[in-house]
Amino acid sequence: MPSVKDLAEKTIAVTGGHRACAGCPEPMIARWILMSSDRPVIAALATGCLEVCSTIFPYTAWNVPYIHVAFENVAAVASGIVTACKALKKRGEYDKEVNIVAFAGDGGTYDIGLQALSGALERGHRFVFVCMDNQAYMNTGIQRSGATPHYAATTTSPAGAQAKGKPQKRKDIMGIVAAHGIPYAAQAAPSHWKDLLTKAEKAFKVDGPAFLNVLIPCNLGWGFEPEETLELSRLAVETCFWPLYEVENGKVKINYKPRHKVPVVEFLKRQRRYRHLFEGDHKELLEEIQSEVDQNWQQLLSREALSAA
Ligand SMILES: Cc1ncc(C[n+]2csc(CCOP(=O)(O)OP(=O)(O)O)c2C)c(N)n1
Repeated sequence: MPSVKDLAEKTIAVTGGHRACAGCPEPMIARWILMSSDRPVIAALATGCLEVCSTIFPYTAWNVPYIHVAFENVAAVASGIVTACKALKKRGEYDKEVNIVAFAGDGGTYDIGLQALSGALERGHRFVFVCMDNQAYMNTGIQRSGATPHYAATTTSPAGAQAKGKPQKRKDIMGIVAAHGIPYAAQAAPSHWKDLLTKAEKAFKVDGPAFLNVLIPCNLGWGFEPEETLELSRLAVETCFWPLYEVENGKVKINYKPRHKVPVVEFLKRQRRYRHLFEGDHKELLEEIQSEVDQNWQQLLSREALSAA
């Protein structure tokens, strides 16, 4: 990880004065990630919260070359930038070494942007894709996405007499991405900022595509107070709801193992999106979520053991 002193001397790539919700960690995370680059950066953003709050015409919070593209194609655009830089270099019209980074929400990654992402990963372009995973389509009003977890309530997977929030489980995007055989994929969270910076630094260094899936506790969509963001992030990690791990050239490494795994209910009960599970007797649903978390954690431990063998 770069030293804090070195980081403090870097250009602030995403400035203050944006219009992110109070307590939203997205601008801070974008800033940290861009600070971790050893080269100048060109950023591409899919439509999503980060873009909506930081680029309200005629203003911008971005201090680096920046392009806003459609919801579904940020990875295609990022790979186009990579290729354009190469072509210009070949013609002798450009001589800079730059890093290209794409940012998208989970809707723009797990769902509508997945085809563009898969294509760019398979073609092997050297770029970093960052998923700001707030677990729903937030800027358009908290609709469910492929990243929304089991039994979480959203406006399109509500909780009521007929349903108990989202009936499906979350997609394993890390598994999908890693299956492309890319050099680096990692999962991170804002509460563990050193881990996040180390991962961003690694991602910028690899010779090929890299993917970072960053948890974004969203006070509006999840239902908690703005000042609780980092606490919710920490609970997500301590319960193993959001394991911090990386897949480097196919090898799995867990970067943080809680000494005492906190029961997932401690994370769930702090959020309005799970409120229905605590009204009436839904012990079996809470147990189901706990067993899903346990199973995922066990699988991750086994994959790590296999990688070390
Ligand atoms: C093809 C297309 N469909 C729908 C939209 C409307 N739209 C813009 S952003 C968005 C949701 C984005 O969700 P996500 O990617 O999770 O990002 P977040 O807002 O949570 O940051 C939607 C539905 C659009 N811009 N383009």
